[in-house]
Amino acid sequence: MQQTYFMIKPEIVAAGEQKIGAILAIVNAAGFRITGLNMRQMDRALVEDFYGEHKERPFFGELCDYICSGPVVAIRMERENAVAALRELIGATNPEEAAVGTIRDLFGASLSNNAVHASANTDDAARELGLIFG
Ligand code: FUP
Repeated sequence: MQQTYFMIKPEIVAAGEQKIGAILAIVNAAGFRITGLNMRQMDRALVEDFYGEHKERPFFGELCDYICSGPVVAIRMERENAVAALRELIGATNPEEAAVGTIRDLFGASLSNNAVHASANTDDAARELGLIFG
């Protein structure tokens, strides 16, 4: 069974349990099993490491500020083909380009505030799960 890392970002957590519950219901209906979950305030050093591939990009500072702006919900999940299946379920990075009915289409506000994160590939999943769940 493949594992992936899923994260509900601060603007959704700040909006309250209803949105968190709705997003968890979507992933549950898609056959994912949650094997780890916690709500946490990420510290800046961890976020900079987590998004390290983007550190030369112009949006890196704002991205890290945003992820540190409040608690996230960090989730380890498993399913057959979990990484690709979750990327399909969340939709494109920019909510305006996300397929109708995807999580970013339903809950994302903008490119920078796009509701959720999901590991992009199996190497990233292993790295991100190691960083967040140890
Ligand atoms: P994704 O894998 O879909 O989360 O997208 P990326 O790894 O390319 O980007 C990581 C995060 O950086 C996105 F979720 C949103 C943010 N971002 C911006 O704020 N501006 C950009 O131009 C690109 C990404």
